[in-house]
Amino acid sequence: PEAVSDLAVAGMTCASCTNRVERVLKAVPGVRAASANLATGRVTVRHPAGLVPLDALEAAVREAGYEPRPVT
Ligand code: 9UX
Repeated sequence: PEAVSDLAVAGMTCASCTNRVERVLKAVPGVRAASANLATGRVTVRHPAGLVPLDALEAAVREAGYEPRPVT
């Protein structure tokens, strides 16, 4: 089944930032969709359950220049 991972991402301050974060997350193997919300600083990622480790998503965000944070 499909799973949803919500990430908190620090440093997204404009629409280009959210586009960039969405793009790098969609490039992670197995990711089907990524939607970043500028106002909340959250990103919703859809992927098959169990296939995409959270570490891989966090690494992609970090490599793009933004900082993943624990979702509280
Ligand atoms: Mo404009 Mo968003 O430099 O980093 S792309 S604030």
